[in-house]
Amino acid sequence: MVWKGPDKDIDERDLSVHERKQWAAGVPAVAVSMKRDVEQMGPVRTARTLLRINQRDGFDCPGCAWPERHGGRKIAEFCENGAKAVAEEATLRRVTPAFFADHSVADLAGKTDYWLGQQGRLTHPMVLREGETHYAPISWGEAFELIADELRSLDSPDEAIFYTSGRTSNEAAFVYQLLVRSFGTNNLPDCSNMCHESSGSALGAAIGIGKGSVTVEDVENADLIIIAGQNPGTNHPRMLTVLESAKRKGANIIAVNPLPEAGLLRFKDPQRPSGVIGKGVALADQYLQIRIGGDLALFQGLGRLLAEAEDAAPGTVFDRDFIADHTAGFDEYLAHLREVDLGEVLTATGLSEQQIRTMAEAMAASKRTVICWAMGLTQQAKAVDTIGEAVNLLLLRGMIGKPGAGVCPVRGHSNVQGDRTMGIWEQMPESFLTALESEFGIDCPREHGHDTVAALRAMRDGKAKVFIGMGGNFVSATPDTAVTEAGLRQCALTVQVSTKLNRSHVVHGEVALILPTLGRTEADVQATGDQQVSVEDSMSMVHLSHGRLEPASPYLRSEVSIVCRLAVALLGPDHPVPWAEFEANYDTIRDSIARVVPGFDDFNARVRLPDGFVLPHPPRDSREFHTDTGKANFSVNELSWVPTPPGRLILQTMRSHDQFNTTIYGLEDRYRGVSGGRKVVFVNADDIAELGLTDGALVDLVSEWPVDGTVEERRVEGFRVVAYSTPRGNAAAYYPETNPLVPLDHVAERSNTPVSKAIVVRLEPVGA
Ligand SMILES: Nc1nc2c(c(=O)[nH]1)N[C@H]1C(S)=C(S)[C@@H](COP(=O)(O)OP(=O)(O)OC[C@H]3O[C@@H](n4cnc5c(=O)[nH]c(N)nc54)[C@H](O)[C@@H]3O)O[C@H]1N2
Ligand SMILES: Nc1nc2c(c(=O)[nH]1)N[C@H]1C(S)=C(S)[C@@H](COP(=O)(O)OP(=O)(O)OC[C@H]3O[C@@H](n4cnc5c(=O)[nH]c(N)nc54)[C@H](O)[C@@H]3O)O[C@H]1N2
Ligand SMILES: [Mo]
Repeated sequence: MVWKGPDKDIDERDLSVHERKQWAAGVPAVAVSMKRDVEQMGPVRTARTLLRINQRDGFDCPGCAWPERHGGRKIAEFCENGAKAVAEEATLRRVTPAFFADHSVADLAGKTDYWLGQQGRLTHPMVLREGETHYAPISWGEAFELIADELRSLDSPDEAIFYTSGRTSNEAAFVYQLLVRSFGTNNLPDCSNMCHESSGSALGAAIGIGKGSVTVEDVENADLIIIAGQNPGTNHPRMLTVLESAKRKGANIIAVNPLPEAGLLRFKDPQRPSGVIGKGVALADQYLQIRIGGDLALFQGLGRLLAEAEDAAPGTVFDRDFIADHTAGFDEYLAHLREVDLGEVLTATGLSEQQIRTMAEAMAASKRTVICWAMGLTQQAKAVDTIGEAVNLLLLRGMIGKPGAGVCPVRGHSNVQGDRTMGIWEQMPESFLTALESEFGIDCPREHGHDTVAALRAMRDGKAKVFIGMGGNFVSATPDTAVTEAGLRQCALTVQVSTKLNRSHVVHGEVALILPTLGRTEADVQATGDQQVSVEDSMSMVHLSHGRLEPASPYLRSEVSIVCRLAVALLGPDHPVPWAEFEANYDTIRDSIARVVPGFDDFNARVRLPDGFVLPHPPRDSREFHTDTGKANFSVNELSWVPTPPGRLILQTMRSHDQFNTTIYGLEDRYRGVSGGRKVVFVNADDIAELGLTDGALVDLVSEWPVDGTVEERRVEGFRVVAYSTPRGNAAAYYPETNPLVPLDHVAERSNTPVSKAIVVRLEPVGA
């Protein structure tokens, strides 16, 4: 299957490749962020807006989920990429009804997400009626009636899909899932299914809660920080400040990554004079250039070496008291470690024995270890096993539930963790559903709903007919783009609640709606006055976010308002949930949340404390583990890895420095030295030679996926080969251009997360 994506508005002939950078942040970062902001917002708005990011009385950065510092916040508590996220949202550019009159949907479908996003903020609710070529304005009331009619006409509520992206506030997420469950389905897929679902699955089984166990202070006070499968210099730049501070206190940092990401190597803090001019701080003490998918083997190899060190000096490496008091499954795990073949670990990881031994020694010597990870671990077939193995290593050494130690899955979207806490999950536990029922006097369905991959299958098979997206860009973010697009086109109705135009508006069902909504930066005024919303960061801190900018258009509604009005249209005025009251005053939503969601007691008062409050986390707070055994569980996993078939490469799909997921800010992947285009594939120089290619050659990427004895092929065309430092047999390219290559059925075991980081591909020279 050849994927003919829209790419004509980016002239890839302008692409140029420079030497990659050895350090991150510093002056160019500040300069770049200011330039983008001034382009989009003008100088005055730029100054006013940037100073409110992540401040106590300001708004939560709509970028990543890395926490703010408590107490010692800086005047500018944001990073280059946060400033770009704000520029995208607070831009002065507008997409008005006149724009839609000028551009047919067919015309817009030929544009990239980059071009679509650059057009500016959506200003009016718009409808694309059956058979029409252009979106036309519609009133909010008519839009809600149209959706309600379509939903009511379904044979079953399970024929509707209600997607959420992770920017949605706690309050909006809570009322949204309440609407969906009141309607009668648990079909609540979210971006987390493609993101940290594997972390949730692994941590839930191992420690009884799917969230990270550390605070910013813990990371700062750790003496060993392992960063595996994460590129913080680009995706969580504020984390670098914390790493730098840990480093200054003497921490040892080990980076495990197939790519030598600049942010892992050396950091110059743009907010510190010495950072602007000096050489910066070297971050990673050890950099392990691991083969893609080799982490499971690495962690098992480390376990084996730790066991050997414990044998050599009993009682010095393992935390025997912790293991005895707080864990289950140790004996089986230890027995398995003894079987681990170090030779196989070396093949799987591509590392040297010395590298692994040095890392094991660092772990054995550490008193406070934190392991951080992101998509490099979660988007793998064996992701859940791999994260289980990372936890095993911490449990061996009692590195959980004590200061300076623990698990740190670094979340993506700014409120993705909060959305889950609020019930955005297709399989919320019984306790949550019962609490909802008793709070509101409604009946919740019990059957689990569709996650993202299941939702795609249901659409493909004609079993889902209405798609509603609360934010996000479902078409471009999901795997197997051709299947996704066909599925959406089969729907009777697709609805997108959005701030900006994206591909999910132009690949649509028979009827389509665009519902424009307020962003984080904007004032949200309802019947009882100015409203604030709350978010939960990657470390379980809940705090307020207060937008103040004049909304992009007077016709925008908040996400809360959209959900509440749709609920009244769908469920009628006599429904037991007080939708109108919720819309008028978000405090009333928080009062209900306080009664339904554990840890939110006295929500309205505590969220107004200067830094908000932290949610309970039993392993972190008291070394309690609410698992099936009542203890932290060691897991035993088969040693497995990702070999490269002959003549093929294993491709990971990742973010450039100039995008937020499917929102493309620009064409500068500055640290990796690529500018002016995005269709590149990074390949080891020796592989380029062995495959008979040349640096700079133009190739098609063809993925290969075995099905019933044959091989399914998916193709994207015209990528430039870039010689780059990556292990032999591995390659890298940007998401979302490469999503058409990810087979829908290639998912992680147990978490069902698309395997976006290990796709078997071959490179075919263009015109060959
Ligand atoms: N500016 C900006 N910030 C963002 C985002 C953004 O797009 N732009 N996205 C947000 C979201 S939703 C998320 S989830 C996070 C994503 O944050 P990251 O997970 O850092 O994002 P990716 O670009 O997917 O990078 C994955 C990293 O894992 C490495 N990797 C790939 N395969 C393997 C492997 O097998 N083993 C190991 N050890 N490493 C591997 C890659 O080389 C890369 O460095 O960032 C969030 N923050
Ligand atoms: N191949 C591959 N695929 C991947 C990944 C990968 O690494 N590789 N990463 C996966 C990951 S980690 C994630 S999280 C998903 C991301 O999937 P999504 O969250 O679905 O995608 P985004 O690109 O973040 O969504 C951007 C859109 O959100 C809308 N938006 C922005 N702010 C707001 C807001 O405040 N409210 C509302 N209602 N809308 C808003 C805008 O219209 C914008 O166009 O993609 C996944 N897909
Ligand atoms: Mo994510």
